[in-house]
Amino acid sequence: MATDAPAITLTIAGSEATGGAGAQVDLKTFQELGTYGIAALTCIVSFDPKDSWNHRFVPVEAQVIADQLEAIQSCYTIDTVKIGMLGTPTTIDTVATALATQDWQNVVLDPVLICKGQEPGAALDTDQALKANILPLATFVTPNHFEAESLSGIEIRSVEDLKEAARLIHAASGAVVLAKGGVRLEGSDAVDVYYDGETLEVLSAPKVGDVAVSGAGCTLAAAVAAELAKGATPLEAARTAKAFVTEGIKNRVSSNAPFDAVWQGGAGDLQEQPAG
Ligand code: PXL
Repeated sequence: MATDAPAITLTIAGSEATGGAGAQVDLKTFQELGTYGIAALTCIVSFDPKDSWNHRFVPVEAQVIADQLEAIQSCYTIDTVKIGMLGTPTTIDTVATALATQDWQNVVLDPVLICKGQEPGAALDTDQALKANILPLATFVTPNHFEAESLSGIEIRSVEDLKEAARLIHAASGAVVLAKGGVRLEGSDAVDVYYDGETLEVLSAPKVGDVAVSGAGCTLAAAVAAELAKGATPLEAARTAKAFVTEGIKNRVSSNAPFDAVWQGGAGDLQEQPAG
């Protein structure tokens, strides 16, 4: 029997071969939250176990990225996109051009700024291109501690600093901001700050260990995108995403690499989240 058509969610992101970050995480999160997931790959990241698990990074050719997006945008009417790792200025141009061919309801940007294994010079160009060409298109942005410092230009040592960074990033971009302190700020809670220009809310959950797991940021942004696609308000989407990623971290999967991976399948039914 046909069920109601699911909301459609697209991720434009890199592949991280072990399944702990990037497009693989986005698709698992979309599926788990009941949306139809689609991915356009921008790059392939393969950790190198012979070299301290550093990243080997290969960009997908610009034309191949354009082809994927042409196929996807022709096949489905999509109003929600999540943008993850883009990797090079050329990729950023290609993605910005494809995004400009239509209107979007929700553009959720996880502003992945640096990837180990990239030339620092190239990373700087990429950061600038992301700020110039993609950030202005974002309706919702989810910077981590490092990215929030880079986008706001301030040093973040406390929750008050994180709030100020969220205000500055909102002022510069117009986007709803969910700035992630995660395990980087002192204290027993993993604290994130939501700011949409009116409402400022601190979302916190007890830290689970003090080592960051791989894929938490990707999971959070993908969950925000899924919830927005289903019609949640930005604040509801942020609360549900925080609860989803917290469950995923509690249910983390260990591996032979020196970091664990979030398990999106362990969240079960999320209850409506109380105001934080
Ligand atoms: O978590 C950031 C990230 C995003 N996308 C890809 C990655 C990583 C980190 O490893 O490899 C493809």
